[in-house]
Amino acid sequence: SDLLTALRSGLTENRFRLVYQVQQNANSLAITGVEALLRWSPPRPDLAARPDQFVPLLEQSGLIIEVGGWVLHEACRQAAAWRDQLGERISVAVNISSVQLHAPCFVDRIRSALGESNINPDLLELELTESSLVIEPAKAAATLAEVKALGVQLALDDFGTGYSSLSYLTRFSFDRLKIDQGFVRDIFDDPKDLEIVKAIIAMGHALGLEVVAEGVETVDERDLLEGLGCDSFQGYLVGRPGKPEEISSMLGVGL
Ligand code: G
Ligand code: G
Ligand code: MN
Ligand code: NA
Repeated sequence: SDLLTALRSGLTENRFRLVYQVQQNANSLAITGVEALLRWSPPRPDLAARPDQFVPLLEQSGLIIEVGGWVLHEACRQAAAWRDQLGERISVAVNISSVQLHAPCFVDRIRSALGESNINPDLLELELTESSLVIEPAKAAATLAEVKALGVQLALDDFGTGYSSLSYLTRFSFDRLKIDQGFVRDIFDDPKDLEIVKAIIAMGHALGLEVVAEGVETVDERDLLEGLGCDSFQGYLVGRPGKPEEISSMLGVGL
């Protein structure tokens, strides 16, 4: 497709950038981390695309390995910039596709992103989805154990939508669970979704994991989730994805 052709030259033409969405700690209300989200500046208006549209193309073509490597480097570089301004307060989470996870160079890419930025590895968090773990679970577990040994944090993204089973939580050494925004959206309207959220929190805590609620848009949702024991929140209520400068000013670092 035309879009894929354009994406192919995206890295050399500097067309990718990252925006960041903040995460708020439920107890302190402090911003303790951000999630990096990929964006694309098209060469022509008809090639505009959201990540939901272009990430699958990057995955199918294998381009995600290079672009995802760039994302890791850029996210670590930004984490180092915030560390220099604020101290080690803000971790940066990066979404990892299964194609990337299973690429032979994956662990080296992480090592080099950490080395180049010289950040404490625990400022980097990788977000994996269950669907990327079920393809080759033994291999995924071995790779993630290697990554974990570097000191990087691991989060299970979109939890509840995939192949959720307790074995996934114990087999991999995750630090956090991110409750899919679909459950949060209907938490007041669908009693079943409320029960699912309660079960996820209980299960996560029983396994020693931090639980993050995604897609929190209203104060009522945040209050309910806080009462249920969620450890942190992400969503439009706390902040929409923003440019690094916008996040810096939210964090109180002047421009
Ligand atoms: O940002 P929203 O920003 O529209 O993201 C849409 C989807 O794209 C989400 O499922 C998100 O996980 C995915 N996504 C966003 N950025 C990245 C990225 O850097 N790498 C991968 N693999 N997926 C991403
Ligand atoms: O799959 P993943 O969780 O990585 O994707 C995050 C996606 O969720 C991004 O597209 C991001 O823009 C979107 N998002 C973040 N917060 C909210 C929210 O409060 N409401 C909605 N509707 N989407 C959100
Ligand atoms: Mn995510
Ligand atoms: Na998610």
